[in-house]
Amino acid sequence: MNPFTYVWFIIMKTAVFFRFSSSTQDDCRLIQFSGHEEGKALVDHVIAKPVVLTESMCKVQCYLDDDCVSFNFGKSVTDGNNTCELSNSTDRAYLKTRKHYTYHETQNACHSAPCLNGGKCQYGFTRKTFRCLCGDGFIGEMCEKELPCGTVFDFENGLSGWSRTGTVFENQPTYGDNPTARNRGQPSNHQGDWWIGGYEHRPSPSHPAGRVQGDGPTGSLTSPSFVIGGNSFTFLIGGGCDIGLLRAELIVEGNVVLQETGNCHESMTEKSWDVSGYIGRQAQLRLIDNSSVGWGHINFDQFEEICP
Ligand SMILES: [Ca+2]
Ligand SMILES: [Ca+2]
Repeated sequence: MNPFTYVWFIIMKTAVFFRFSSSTQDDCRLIQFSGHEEGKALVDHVIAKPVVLTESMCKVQCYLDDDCVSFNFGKSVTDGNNTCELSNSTDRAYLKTRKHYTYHETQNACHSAPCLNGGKCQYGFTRKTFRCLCGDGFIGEMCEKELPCGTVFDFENGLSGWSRTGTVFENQPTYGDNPTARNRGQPSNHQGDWWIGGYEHRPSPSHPAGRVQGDGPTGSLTSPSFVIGGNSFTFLIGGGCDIGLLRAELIVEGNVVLQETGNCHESMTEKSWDVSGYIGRQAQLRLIDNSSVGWGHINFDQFEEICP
């Protein structure tokens, strides 16, 4: 690091400190300006025109805008209002002659377009001097990996790969609209033939319709692990409404990050979870029944990932 770069780094780190209340290593930006040209300006890539007094302040503004890789500074010859134009390109095909302007460019590592699959490149971040902000459906340092998407738990093929605790889910999934079969007046609203009905006891079509196990049994049911690739999940949920005891949970890398309960009605309704903050992370779905009193059961079906 040459002395000029070092001083610039210290100044800019101070500026960044005031902008972010907290920062990770990836938030730190270190950029190097490689030179300037008098009488020139880069056109058609201006992303901001902050009001500044001096050329140095324009440079600071470029540092603080994560997409800025060059800037034009125009010195006023009349009213003293100088012009600062931040640009997101260093493509010299767009460099034009312009009187009273100076063009400054960085050693823009994004110039070679290193980010794949439509990922957005930002110069000055990470040890490799750029970072990639991946578009929907992609992940990885260079956005090189396509995310799996399309997780569906519909219970139409049993519970292979799921784990249970307690006894409440031992006889699941439930076949058909068992609440209607016992004249409950609240149809299950399940999809397909099978669903999770914590009050029900109809584990096969050959079992008599309408039988129940009641609210007494408790336990949990945890799905196989999956990678989140979409922005949201939709699902059907019903049964009890005490979220402290009865709920569906989304677990991301061991931590419960989202939860939802029923509506104290047997008929399931559709709910959704925004998981855009967890894309690329390992997750599991877990159903919890820790209640043995009235409405002490959970109904669930059709957990479905919405893909880009
Ligand atoms: Ca189903
Ligand atoms: Ca129960």
